[in-house]
Amino acid sequence: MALLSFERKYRVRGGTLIGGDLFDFWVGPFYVGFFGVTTLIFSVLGTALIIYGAGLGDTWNPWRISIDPPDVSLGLALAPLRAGGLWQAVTVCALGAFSSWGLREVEIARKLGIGIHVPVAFGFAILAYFTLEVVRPVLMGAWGYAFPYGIFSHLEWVSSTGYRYLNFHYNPAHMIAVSFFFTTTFALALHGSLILSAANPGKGETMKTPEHEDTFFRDIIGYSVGTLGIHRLGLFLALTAVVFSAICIVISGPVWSQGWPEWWNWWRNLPIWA
Ligand code: 07D
Ligand code: 07D
Ligand code: U10
Repeated sequence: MALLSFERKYRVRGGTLIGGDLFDFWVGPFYVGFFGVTTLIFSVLGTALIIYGAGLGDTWNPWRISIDPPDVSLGLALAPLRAGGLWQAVTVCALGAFSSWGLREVEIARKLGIGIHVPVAFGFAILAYFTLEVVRPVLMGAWGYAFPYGIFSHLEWVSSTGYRYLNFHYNPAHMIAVSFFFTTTFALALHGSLILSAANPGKGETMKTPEHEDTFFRDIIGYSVGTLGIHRLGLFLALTAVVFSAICIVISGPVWSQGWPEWWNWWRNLPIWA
């Protein structure tokens, strides 16, 4: 079915989680819904607060603008607007916007009668953000441990947090996360190239079938994960990368406060070496 006539057919009422028919309509290509309205409110407000914060700061250089969390000495208290309160308000807006976006995805999936895999996957990204900005700072007792909102300043945070533990590469969960990220790009490169090789033949040649794709991998490595399986694997690899990222940062401080290289002393201390 042509895309435009398909859209007409599926653009019917229902499937909303909240608000009934109230916001159940489209504006141009966009589905609105209750959560489209809340997304818009949170993101417009959050962006306005960042622009206001930039006005309070000393630069309009987009790379250097930074909305910083409160000082560590303020603990988990509500901070004055100019001393981290702005960062707290932006964080509330960000969490509101990200979860609204996810719930809007759920409503669209329900309308289409498809699974909610996309919003579940996005939920893992939100989980990583929530871990960085809320879970870890709360466990460590101060908002000051969260990352600031700025292009360069958030890189400074990653670097200084990394060096705070001497060599972050020795964090075992970071190793697993990095390996899963590498595997995800490897899998996507294999999948993208395999599909193009079979489904996008040269002029005058015929398109090949999934059997050709299966056979390529059976010939080269003796096993094919299958046409549905590769998508399950891709989703698994990507989500696992994010889960181990969240783990690697939430254990840095709350669970292990020394340098990560020292963590490996358990290996040297094994009784078998004695
Ligand atoms: C391509 C989809 C489009 C999204 C884009 C990002 C904004 C920010 C806001 C001026 C893949 C839009 C950007 C809305 C503008 C202000 C205040 C997604 C695509 C194009 N980072 N990070 C970037 C965010 C963290 C790290 C770039 C966000 C953690 C490193 C961009 C978050 C850690 C590097 C950006 C976040 C970390 C970057 C490109 C939230 C660990 C880079 C992102 C909400 C995860 C790279 C100058 C991209 C860079 C980069 C955004 C969190 C590390 C500005 C929104 C704290 C090491 N990050 N980041 O393509 O060039 O993502 O930085 O958690 O090297 Mg970051
Ligand atoms: C948090 C993004 C969430 C995004 C959301 C959506 C918008 C809308 C709108 C475009 C998690 C936002 C949407 C704003 C935009 C429009 C219209 C994703 C998030 C909700 N590291 N490291 C990681 C590597 C080193 C350190 C993760 C590699 C050094 C610290 C990943 C290397 C030191 C932290 C990773 C390397 C160090 C990390 C990031 C190499 C520094 C973290 C991915 C090759 C000296 C962070 C949860 C991620 C983490 C993290 C990879 C090096 C420190 C595994 C490959 C040795 C402190 N590093 N790292 O988590 O785990 O994405 O965060 O050297 O905190 Mg590392
Ligand atoms: C995949 C795939 C596949 C495909 C695919 C894809 C994965 C099987 C079939 C998809 C992949 C691609 C297209 C490839 C490229 C994608 C990437 C590289 C990923 C990164 C993407 C981007 C960088 C693009 C980001 C763009 C975004 C997020 C769009 C931005 C949108 C908006 C700003 C509008 C959002 C809409 C909302 C919030 C709701 C609707 C609202 C409106 C339209 C505005 C009007 C509002 C109202 C009427 C409501 C009233 C509002 C109120 C009351 C609030 C007002 C408040 C105030 C304070 C003013 O696997 O193969 O192929 O294609």
